[in-house]
Amino acid sequence: MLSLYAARPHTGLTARLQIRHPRPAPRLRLTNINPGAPEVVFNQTNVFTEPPMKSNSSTSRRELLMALALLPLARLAHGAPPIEVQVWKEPTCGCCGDWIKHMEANGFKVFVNLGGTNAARARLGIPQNMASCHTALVGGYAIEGHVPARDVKRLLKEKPSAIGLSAPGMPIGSPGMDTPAYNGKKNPYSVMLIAKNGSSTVYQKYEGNAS
Ligand SMILES: [Cu+2]
Repeated sequence: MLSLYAARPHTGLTARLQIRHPRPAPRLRLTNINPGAPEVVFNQTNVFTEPPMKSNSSTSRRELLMALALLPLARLAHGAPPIEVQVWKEPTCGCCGDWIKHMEANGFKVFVNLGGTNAARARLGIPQNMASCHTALVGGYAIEGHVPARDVKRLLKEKPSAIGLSAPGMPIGSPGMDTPAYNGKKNPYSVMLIAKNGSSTVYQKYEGNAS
């Protein structure tokens, strides 16, 4: 039998978890040793395997069970942190800012570096024919220009051996180039996957609606 003890510092509340192994299935038995405290918080620092100093019995069992039931939810709430993106843009670039808003709306955490865009582009290995208005770095990949967040997510999931993605030029209708000023106009464009040798292939095609 395995016994685990949990204590919440300064409240005097302790609890003992006993895991028994009868036949046929293991059972979990939860006992509150020390009643009276209003809440129980279990975490990695307050769960230990030695018995606490004192023990009496009963109550607060429901609170303990609730705390245990909520534990996975607490983990979820603190779950995967947002993916961080470094962006280099010139201070006057408005469409760059609109692309940043698009990335933030899709769950990325964006850090903006003003200026040094050309230097960052060269450093990250974006060929000149793939250049656009801003350059970004996410998960070790370079992202050049108005690449849709969904393609960045796919890239991070598939993890190809590559420099990164680019939407060369400034395609009208791409994220950040789709503000009301463009009246819903979309030009066709392709997101390109840039290989480590600098060559590029179509990663995702987008249809336009302009006649
Ligand atoms: Cu732009």
